Amino acid sequence: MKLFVYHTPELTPTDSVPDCAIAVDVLRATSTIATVLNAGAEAVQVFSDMDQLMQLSEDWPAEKRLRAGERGGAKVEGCDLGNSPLDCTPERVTDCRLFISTTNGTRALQRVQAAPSVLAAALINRQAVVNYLLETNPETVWIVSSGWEGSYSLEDTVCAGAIVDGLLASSSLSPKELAGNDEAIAALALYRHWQDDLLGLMHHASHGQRLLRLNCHEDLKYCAKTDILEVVPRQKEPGVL
Ligand code: 3SL
Repeated sequence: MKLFVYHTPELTPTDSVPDCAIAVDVLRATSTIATVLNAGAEAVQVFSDMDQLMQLSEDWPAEKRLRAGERGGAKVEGCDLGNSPLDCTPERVTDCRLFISTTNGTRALQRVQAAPSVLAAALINRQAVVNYLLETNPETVWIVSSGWEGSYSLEDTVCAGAIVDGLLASSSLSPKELAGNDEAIAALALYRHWQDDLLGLMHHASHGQRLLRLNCHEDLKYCAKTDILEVVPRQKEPGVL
């Protein structure tokens, strides 16, 4: 297995696809996607365009449909939900399809949707994703961080590093054998530095600070937890996990 980390969807190569692509948006899209599927949602359908989401979700039975929209951290008017994983309770989401559009996370998923295997990872389901990779053993893996509007994000990189660390812990691979690029080694170092204070790292992160200004402290606390969910969100058809 060779694992490559890309800091933003824009930095991801466009001339090839890996065997397995993993989109990461710890704050908060992939944390929300893992949570909603774990809570019993039928599927999650991702959109980069809000108008398209509204239009296509019209064809779905209203009682089985939840629309989630986030821009700049805030809920989009007319949606049932914003992008808080804490709103995704079983009472609310069981058997529903979540139609979701967020600023960066859904773009990262769409960027890699041509790969034969596409996963969504966050800190909360990190070990489940590691186990899945060890079971399926893809030759090439890309971890694509969502970043923020084309810029690097600390929390996505630390999650990429946590996945690298988990793979190293459960295999005989060395960092040099596993890492496909320098970003993978840097992500590992970042995770190893912060692994005992991931919430502290979120407080340093610019998007963490943005969410704190929006009173989302509980979201940060939840998204900073590791390995609390067994779910591995997997793409079933383009844009649907
Ligand atoms: O950028 C995104 O995709 C979102 O996850 C951002 S937020 O955490 O909902 O503000």
